[in-house]
Amino acid sequence: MFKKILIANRGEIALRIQRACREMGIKSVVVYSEADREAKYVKLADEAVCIGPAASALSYLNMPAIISTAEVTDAEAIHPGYGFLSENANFAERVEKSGFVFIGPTPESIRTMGDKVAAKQAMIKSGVPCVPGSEGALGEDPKENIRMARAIGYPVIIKAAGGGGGRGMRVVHTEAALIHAVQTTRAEAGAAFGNPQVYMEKFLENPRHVEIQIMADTFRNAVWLGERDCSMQRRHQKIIEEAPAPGIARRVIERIGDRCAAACKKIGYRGAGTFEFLYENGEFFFIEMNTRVQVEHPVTELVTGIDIVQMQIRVAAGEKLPFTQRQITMRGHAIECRINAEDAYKFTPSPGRITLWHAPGGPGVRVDSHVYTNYFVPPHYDSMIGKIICHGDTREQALARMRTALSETVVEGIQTNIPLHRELMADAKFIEGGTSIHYLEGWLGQHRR
Ligand code: MV4
Repeated sequence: MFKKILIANRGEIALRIQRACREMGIKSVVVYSEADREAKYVKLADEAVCIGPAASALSYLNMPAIISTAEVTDAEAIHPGYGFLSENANFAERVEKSGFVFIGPTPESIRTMGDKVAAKQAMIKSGVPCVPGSEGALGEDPKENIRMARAIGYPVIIKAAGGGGGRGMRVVHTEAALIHAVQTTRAEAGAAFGNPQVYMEKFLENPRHVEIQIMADTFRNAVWLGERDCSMQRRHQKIIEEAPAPGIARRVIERIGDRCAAACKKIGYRGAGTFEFLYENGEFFFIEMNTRVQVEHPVTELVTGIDIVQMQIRVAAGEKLPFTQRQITMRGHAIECRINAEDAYKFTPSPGRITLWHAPGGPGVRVDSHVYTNYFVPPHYDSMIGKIICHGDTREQALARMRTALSETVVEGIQTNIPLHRELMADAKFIEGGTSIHYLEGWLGQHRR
């Protein structure tokens, strides 16, 4: 096992990784920007190194600064967390070329999954069901593209191969709009991602977003750890996630999960990963794969009892997965609410000093957060300041615990989205379960403040 790991991230996930290291008897080094100097996980770290100013480009995205810090501190491996450099194949490559272990998949896997056309082709080959659409990137011939869209049936969606997470896509409802849409998406993709390739899919009008967590070792063992329903989102920012996905037959999920694990074995995937699907009318359609640990990993940890971050470290160190698929069992239900420093209904960021932080507790309540009373939320980064995750034997119990947890939580000095979470936990449609990716934006339109 590693003796020392460098944590190339900030905020709650830096603390989460630090905790995993402590539990495993591994020393950790955190790198931090000038804006994060006062963060408690920085003070509590075995070692902490300031790598630059507040701007991410000069600190958390600064590859030479991070790698040279690993060198001077004698770290053996680098955990990238989520966001920042976590899905940057060039970074993973530079980390390995410098003689460190990248805690994540191979640069090649990251590169393949970062190219959404290549990712889809890999999944089709591996037997994972995808959204019907073009086989690979679109060609230049407008006639051919028109013919394809007709065959798929309108509406279609044009997506950039270099996009993902909601960037670089355009819905097309009529043939009259197709050619222009392909041209514009191509031009934007070339400028934004340095890759003008685009592809076409049937546009699913009212799907849910359901994803499968997988974990693989370097011996071609791979398991899936259940699913998460992440449909409650606004502008591609998830705010509530839960496991299992309400109202989906187990045998349907099991078939998909087994396909995902099989695909991992086939492509030689290692580490944690997430297969994102759209779920509509009882069917799953693969859209993208994420090659990192995700914000919402705790809901999976609570229903499976598996520590995903520890497992990432173990497989990166060359250990075998300590369980087979049959040994993985799911217990109860878990729900996560992301707590953001923002106006609850206008969504404008609300950085500043937290004058009072009182976290909830009690049975089945987990809080992943790096903040505390007197912490200053810097304005330079993502607005998420923590997550409340509740577990129960049933969805009803998990929900009841979340309502209690949210009622106990006190945050003063800045605005948060807790009032929104309190309302959603009492919303009849959410309580019923199974709302689509468009539900929250519709709800916000009706509950305008
Ligand atoms: C789609 C889709 C409908 N049909 N693809 C948005 C983010 C990116 N991961 C893929 N996205 C979508 N792809 C087809 N063929 C609708 C979305 C989408 C979405 C997906 C997941 C979660 C939230 C979303 C919000 C708007 C659109």
